[in-house]
Amino acid sequence: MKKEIDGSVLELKKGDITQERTEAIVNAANKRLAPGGGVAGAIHRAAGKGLWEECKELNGCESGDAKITSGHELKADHVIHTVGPVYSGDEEDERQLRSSYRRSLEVALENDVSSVSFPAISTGAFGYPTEEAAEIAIDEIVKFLEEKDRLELVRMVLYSREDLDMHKKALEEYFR
Ligand code: AR6
Repeated sequence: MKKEIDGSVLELKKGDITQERTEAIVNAANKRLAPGGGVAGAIHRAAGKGLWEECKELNGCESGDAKITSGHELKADHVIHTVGPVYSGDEEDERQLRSSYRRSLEVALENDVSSVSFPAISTGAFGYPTEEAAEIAIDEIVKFLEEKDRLELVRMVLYSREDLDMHKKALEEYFR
């Protein structure tokens, strides 16, 4: 599913983000930026050990913030590492999740990256309910694309059909 937003494209697809050829892919990282499991583990395995060597030099990352590295052996030139919230049911969760998406997009622009792929941040090990997280992700990405015009493509790469469907629903509802 593709949607044009003020000259940019937002695309939702099912897939494995490690195979994406956008200029950057976003990693759902932990505060140490260490390999871990889930999408982070898959990204570090596909990128090779040079990615962890580079991450070690960054002094970690706060929740809601984002840092960029090279893509090493990935098809993407860069990895933007963001740390989403660990879901607690508190109001702070939403603020931090919004910040993770926004900071990742800002870091892309600061580095002249014009195409970026996101996984569904915080919806795995960090426990954020996917339906709620999907509404927040779509809302932040669409608002960013409406405000800034230098990003050509933002793609959300969802790991399951159910996750893709929840994101499609959120995008349809945003424009209803
Ligand atoms: N491509 C796309 N999406 C994927 C892939 C993949 N290859 N693999 C998993 N997902 P998670 P979090 C989906 O747990 O909740 C790690 O250990 C997955 O189905 O990777 O932010 C880190 O080191 C889910 O929808 O990230 C942190 O400690 C989404 O990616 C912690 O987990 C996010 O799941 C971060 O937890």
